[in-house]
Amino acid sequence: MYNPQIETMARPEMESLQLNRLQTTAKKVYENVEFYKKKFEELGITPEDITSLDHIVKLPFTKKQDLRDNYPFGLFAVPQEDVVRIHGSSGTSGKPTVVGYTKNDIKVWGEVVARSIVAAGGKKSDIFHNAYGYGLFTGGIGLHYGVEELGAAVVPISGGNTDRQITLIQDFKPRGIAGTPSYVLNIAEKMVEMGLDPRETSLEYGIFGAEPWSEEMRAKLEETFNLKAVDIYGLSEIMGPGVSIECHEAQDGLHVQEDHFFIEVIDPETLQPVAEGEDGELVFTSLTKEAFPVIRYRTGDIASITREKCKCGRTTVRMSRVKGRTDDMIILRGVNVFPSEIERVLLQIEGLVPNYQIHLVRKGSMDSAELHVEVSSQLYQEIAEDLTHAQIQKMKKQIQHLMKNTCLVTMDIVFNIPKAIPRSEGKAIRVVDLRNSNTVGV
Ligand code: DLL
Repeated sequence: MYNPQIETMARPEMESLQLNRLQTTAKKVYENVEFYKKKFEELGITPEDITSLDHIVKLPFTKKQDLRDNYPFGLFAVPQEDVVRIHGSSGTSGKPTVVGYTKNDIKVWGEVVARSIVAAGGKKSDIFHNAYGYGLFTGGIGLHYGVEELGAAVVPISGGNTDRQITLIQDFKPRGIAGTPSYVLNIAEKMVEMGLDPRETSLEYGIFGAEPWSEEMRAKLEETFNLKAVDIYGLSEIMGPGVSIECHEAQDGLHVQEDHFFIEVIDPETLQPVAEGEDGELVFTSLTKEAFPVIRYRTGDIASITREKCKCGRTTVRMSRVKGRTDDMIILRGVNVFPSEIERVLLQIEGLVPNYQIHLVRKGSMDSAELHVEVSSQLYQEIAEDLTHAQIQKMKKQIQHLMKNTCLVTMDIVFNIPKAIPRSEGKAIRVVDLRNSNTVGV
């Protein structure tokens, strides 16, 4: 463990630390951020009303729209001269959401990522291949500072330029790798094309996140590279990567760095807390952030939490894998489905590569979905040489059937030739909404 004193702290002690920090944070935003002062006043509360951790429910929520409304620096709680770093989330539309850090925020971030790397099985003596994108996105630089804080050697390769990634993995012999699961799998695909065996690399552990992925994807990554794969979670609004991480010992839920981030799970409709173990929307409050403290940030991410003891010895609360974002959830004829659930099914089907896209299309007045899958080169050859049209239809029916049985949705299956679905260099795009376009059924 990187910080055993904190990571194995007794619950009462942790909760008292959290309360203390929550009170300080409430006071800080009330006094320094106009937006929160107004919100507190509207609710008729002051920071002094927070005398126990349960009182967090008295505080207002913060939403992504609040960041947009206060673009770019309106929610910062320190003078500009104290800000040493600015990041932003790419955002699919409009302006990015902007976040800031003081020197101390950067130090804390480095520490939580260092804890994360050790939880994943990393050591000070490691060489670490960092394939997260560097830039406004928090993935690259976030991991980078954590590796340095730990004292390991970071290779700041960033995302893309896959041939060069492969050369450096072979020459530098890193023990650890980080990147989005979809991109790191693309590296393996390229290696195989080059006649190299990804199982032969020096890699022993991988830190994957920034997008939803499934247990089946973990099995695929572990098998492909012969490494241990752990899930890392985070979001720029709260800090970046390192808000929580699985431990390599259990690989069973992500330990939240609770001394810095307070987690709640709410019902996104009623906004009331849900019971432990039940799925809901994750809500985070930063406990130590200086430049950009956030109160009850609604992440849109769906997961659950448990306070059961973990076999690694850490006492921190664990969150489940994130199933998906509320805004990525597809609703088809009244059935809700997350792309990661579809991924789970696809990974069980031989002859398909784990790269897919869901195209939402409009057929007449009905919304429907096409599941674009990609066949492996081997199956492609078979299709070209042996398989009859009837056999292909039968395969499509099988996929449709599996999908119906496990995800309860019916989708049209579209087979694509190898390489037809775009490869990601960062977060994969799984859902393409074509309902307002003329290019139905590309
Ligand atoms: O994705 C931070 C990050 C970088 C996390 C590298 C992990 C590794 P944003 O670009 O602000 O920050 O996007 C945050 O990505 O609200 C989730 O919807 C999703 N996300 C992040 N980690 C996971 C994960 C970074 N492990 C948004 N599983 C979050 C599922 C994830 N979704």
